[in-house]
Amino acid sequence: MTGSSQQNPAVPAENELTQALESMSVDQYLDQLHTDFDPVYIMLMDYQCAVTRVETKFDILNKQLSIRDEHNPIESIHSRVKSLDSIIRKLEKNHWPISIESARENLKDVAGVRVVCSFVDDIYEIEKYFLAQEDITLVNRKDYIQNPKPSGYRSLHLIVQTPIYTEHGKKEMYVEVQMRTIAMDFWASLEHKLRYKKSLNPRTAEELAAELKACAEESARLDERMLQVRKRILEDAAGAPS
Ligand code: 0O2
Repeated sequence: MTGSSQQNPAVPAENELTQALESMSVDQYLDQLHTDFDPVYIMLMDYQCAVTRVETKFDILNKQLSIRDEHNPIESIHSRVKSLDSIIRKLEKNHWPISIESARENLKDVAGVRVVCSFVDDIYEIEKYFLAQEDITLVNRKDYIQNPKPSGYRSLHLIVQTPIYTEHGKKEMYVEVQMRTIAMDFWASLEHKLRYKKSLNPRTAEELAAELKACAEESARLDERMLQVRKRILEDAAGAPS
């Protein structure tokens, strides 16, 4: 229970809230969600603060490195906080308790930041500077660039913890960071859309999965060629007479 809840008897305790979540639909619950004292509202705001904090870190790194290297290593930064609907569905899927404490403990991807870089090398360089920050703690790292998923999906995934400072004190928050190139992002976005076309017959679905994997391999080759082009430009510039 939060400090505010304790001071205000009209606000449900978190165990009451858990019961409320179990007894009404998410839509019904969201309709009621309009008070700053609401523990669900506080949880979602906490994740929003964590996302903003991490997003700002990448924004600052981008600015600093763009001055040093005369190019923006980051093309774009996107972020989202998982919807309450998705939070509950994921808790249910994993047979975890449906409660705020359970979501905070078990779900590490409620807050998500996606960083789209120009080149593969930029991803690892930005990762290095990001993880070197003292208020960022690495919890888990999955390198799907070195080891793509069977679908062909490539990205670098980091789960980190970072503190936020609220009126209720310091809270350590999990944030999932996905880092990828423009080519990886292009593939993942299209593949994500196509995956939800459920009306395919099994044979077509199998053929398209193979085709999408081939596209992923082609996009990996494109990333590598673009990297080589950049290396040649940098080498040429370094060797060019002033
Ligand atoms: P959304 O809407 O993007 O958040 P888990 O996250 O616990 O279910 P796991 O194995 O720990 O599973 O996570 P993983 O696979 O490291 O990362 C999951 C996220 O990576 C997904 O989030 C997608 O965003 C992305 N992802 C993983 N595999 C694929 C893939 O084959 N294609 C595409 N397009 N994206 C992928 P969510 O929760 O599925 O969705």
